[in-house]
Amino acid sequence: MTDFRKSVIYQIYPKSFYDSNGDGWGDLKGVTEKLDYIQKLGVDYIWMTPFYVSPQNDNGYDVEDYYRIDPRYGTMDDFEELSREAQKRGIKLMLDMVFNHTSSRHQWFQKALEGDLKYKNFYIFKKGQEKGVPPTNWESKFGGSAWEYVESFDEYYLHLFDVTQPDLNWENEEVRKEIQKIVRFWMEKGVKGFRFDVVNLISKGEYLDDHEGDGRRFYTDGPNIHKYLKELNETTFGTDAEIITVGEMSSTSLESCYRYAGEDEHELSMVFSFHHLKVDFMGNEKWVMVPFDFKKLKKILFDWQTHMAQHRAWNAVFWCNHDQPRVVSRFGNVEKYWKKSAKMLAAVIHCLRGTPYIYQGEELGMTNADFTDISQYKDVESLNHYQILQDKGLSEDNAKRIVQIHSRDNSRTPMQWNSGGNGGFTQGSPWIGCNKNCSWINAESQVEDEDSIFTFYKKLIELRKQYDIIAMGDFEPKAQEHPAVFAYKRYYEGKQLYVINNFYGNEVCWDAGEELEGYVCLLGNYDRQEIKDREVTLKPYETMILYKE
Ligand code: TEU
Repeated sequence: MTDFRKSVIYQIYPKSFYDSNGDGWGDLKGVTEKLDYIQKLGVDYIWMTPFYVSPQNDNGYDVEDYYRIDPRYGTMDDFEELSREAQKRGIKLMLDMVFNHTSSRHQWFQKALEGDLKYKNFYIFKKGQEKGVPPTNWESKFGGSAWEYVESFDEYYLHLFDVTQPDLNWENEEVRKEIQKIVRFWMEKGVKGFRFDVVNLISKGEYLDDHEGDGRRFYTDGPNIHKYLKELNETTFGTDAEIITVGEMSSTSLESCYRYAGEDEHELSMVFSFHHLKVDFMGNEKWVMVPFDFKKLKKILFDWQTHMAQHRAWNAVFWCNHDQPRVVSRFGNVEKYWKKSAKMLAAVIHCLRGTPYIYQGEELGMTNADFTDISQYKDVESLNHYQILQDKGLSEDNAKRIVQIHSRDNSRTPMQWNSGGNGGFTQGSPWIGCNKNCSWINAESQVEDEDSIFTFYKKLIELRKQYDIIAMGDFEPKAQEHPAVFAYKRYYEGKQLYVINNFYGNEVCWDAGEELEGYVCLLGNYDRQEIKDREVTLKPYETMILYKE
């Protein structure tokens, strides 16, 4: 059995990773070419975001054919080669399965639109409340109504995401059977991991107007969700103990996650939750400009750590993915403490109880996009909200500033391999602009440098392999009320790990309330061997991982 607790997973967004043929798009051969780099980092799995045939309205999360590879990414032979080459290096592949919705170009939806009742029942079509009024007032996650009118039926279909991403009807057993077939197809190709996209949204509850919100409470963690996950587990990946799974849980609750990722629940290995990444929102509203709330961040992470452990459930731990701004721009300090803050943030995540995920370029301290013009943005969500913000009365300039902070494109700019043109990502013209700071933030300059962010991540991964306490230890929050310190302890078989971090750019004093003598420093971002007192003065963005047998 694969022990996912001891594993580290590296996320690749193939479109922006490495372009092997000069067409401006990253591709599967590009990933194969860079496997040595990934192996050097020391990760166990690569999670690849979707590369199936897709019109790319949502960069592949709109799947037209789950069984075929989009020619822009390569061929099935390329995939098999990647799989073989990864295996040679001890790396397993995790694929992204998007089953809440398909693309509207999927043949199921096309047949549905032609009036084929079998396929119409694959999706969620409903009558409007009255002429011109959709079935409910639910909002799409990408802005606007979640319902689209189809004149020939005088009905609407549900799309929680883009209008080209109709939601599947999981109540229909035939849909579930088709989905099982797809998972088994990829299992037969030797895939050993699956990430299930927004999987806690698949079971819709009642179709009612939401007078308090955007509708999410009716379809999030819905009535049959556990039944569907258990069924999927039993009929597909649950038959292979080597396979690990992670569910992306949108706006979920702790209680639901105890079950999704509970040790004895037979649903999933672990979950992504996002509450800790909403601390720079206003409530649920992402498209605002507010500083991040450090105490809230700490409280959310601590709550999830303690409660998931109490219920023997497992977290995926992460700062970054292809939907999130870059963490060093978000919670660190690129201007003055780029390297220090990137390392500190890495240590905070990697020593928590959970399986860490690294998003391509995070290990180099890549920053948010440096786009100055709205035409540089490609993401459907960003472009929709740029318009919505202006419709609400914001000036073009303010709308743009908000997009610059929150856009998903912040993480989708090309991977910075070297300081050359387009950061060495492509010989051609990239599908999205490369950050100019590739001149000083790039892989080539970091891989062999002992003091680089890359090497720091590598050491964190090594520590997990060397010290079981990191994967297995109990968790205890520390410094809960401190305005700048993020600290916690781990315990395992009489050993202790103390992780102490300063989240800000000024020195801070902290009284640990217990002796810190006797610990050795396993890793840090300043030169510090040991601590003599119970009181410690932390340098700007300092991190230290202390250990005592
Ligand atoms: O993301 C789900 C999701 O909830 C986010 O896209 C979220 O809506 C956004 O960040 C809110 O601001 C998954 C994928 O990761 C994402 O790339 C897809 O666009 C989405 O599902 C639809 O498949």
